[in-house]
Amino acid sequence: MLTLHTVTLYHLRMPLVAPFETSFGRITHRECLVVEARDADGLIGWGEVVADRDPGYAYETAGTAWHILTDYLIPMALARPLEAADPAADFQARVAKVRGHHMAKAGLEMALWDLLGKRTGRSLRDLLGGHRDRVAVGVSVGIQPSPDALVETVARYVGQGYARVKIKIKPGRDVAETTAVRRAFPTLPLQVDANSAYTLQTAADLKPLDALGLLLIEQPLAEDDLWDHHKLQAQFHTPLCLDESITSPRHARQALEMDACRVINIKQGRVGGLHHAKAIHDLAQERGVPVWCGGMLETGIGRAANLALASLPNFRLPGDISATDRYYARDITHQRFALNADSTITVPEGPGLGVTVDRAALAAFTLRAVGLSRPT
Ligand code: SMG
Ligand code: MG
Repeated sequence: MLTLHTVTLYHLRMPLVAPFETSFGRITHRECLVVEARDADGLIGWGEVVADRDPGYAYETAGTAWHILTDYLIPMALARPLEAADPAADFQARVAKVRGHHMAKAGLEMALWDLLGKRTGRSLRDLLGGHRDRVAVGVSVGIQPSPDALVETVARYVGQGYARVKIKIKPGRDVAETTAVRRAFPTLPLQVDANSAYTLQTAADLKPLDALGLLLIEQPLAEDDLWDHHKLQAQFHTPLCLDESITSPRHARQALEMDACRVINIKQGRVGGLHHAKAIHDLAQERGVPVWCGGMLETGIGRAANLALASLPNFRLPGDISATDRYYARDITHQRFALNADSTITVPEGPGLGVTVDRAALAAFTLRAVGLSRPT
């Protein structure tokens, strides 16, 4: 059995090297929660809750996750020992009666995976069944002041070695921007992400994108709108990719059955953890649909988890997993992830996530912390 002794939650606020702007807002700092799960033998597993300060990308925030974790999820995990062979599955069964709150669940589940790896001496990649040593990655570029500024920013990342670029779009900041990047980089693997900023009607303005040879158009419409994505996909040759809309294996199956998308972005946080992320990967693989690993500006903890996840075979497009220095001058792990010359990042090899936490950095970014212990 895996007996948890104490779970400590940290609420962090970390400065970004540059502001990041999407269709729903602009951030200069990233907030998240870090989960430290200590077992009865004193081993520690780390997890990251990817919810940000504001409910712009999703309804969850660092604040809602704090509430759900401290009042429900952590007490459920501490209440009795977890199944040692598959603590994530046991945890998911326990928390199934908590509706939603996937990012909160995923953060604690990640710490259980890390603990499992440390207890068994196996890497997360190995535990998940991944087979790659390095994974192909791309960079996600926020909305810039003008098309020229965007081309300049993209050029800088291409110069750093990123071989795939995603640009954020919103109504009025879409066709001119994407066309300018395509003209400057005629063969660059390029994709766009709208973060639900369009309706079926306003998305008609995106039609010129169909001639730009994009890899995909990500989440143009509302997150709860599979059917209109189906209608829009019928009007485009470019594959639509769903991000926000796919919150479970069931949504993934339904989206594929109704041709609401032809590619899926998998984020372990959005779908409730690595356990469900792998299920979506497997389902898409069976149907011959490619997936790729999304990003939530993770710290070294979540970045390590994303790399392990992206080492699974059906991750066939480059992930939004950039090098640490794309977001952070100082991170909370001792390990910093660097871009290899072939636009890949090496998957950590050590037990569990394969990273160690810099406690001084963790303390420097912590706004609040609380520890909950096993009932005696
Ligand atoms: O981790 O590089 C990253 C961020 C990638 O663009 C990214 N994520 O919708 O896919 C997405 C966004 C969500 C985060 S926006 C604050
Ligand atoms: Mg997205």
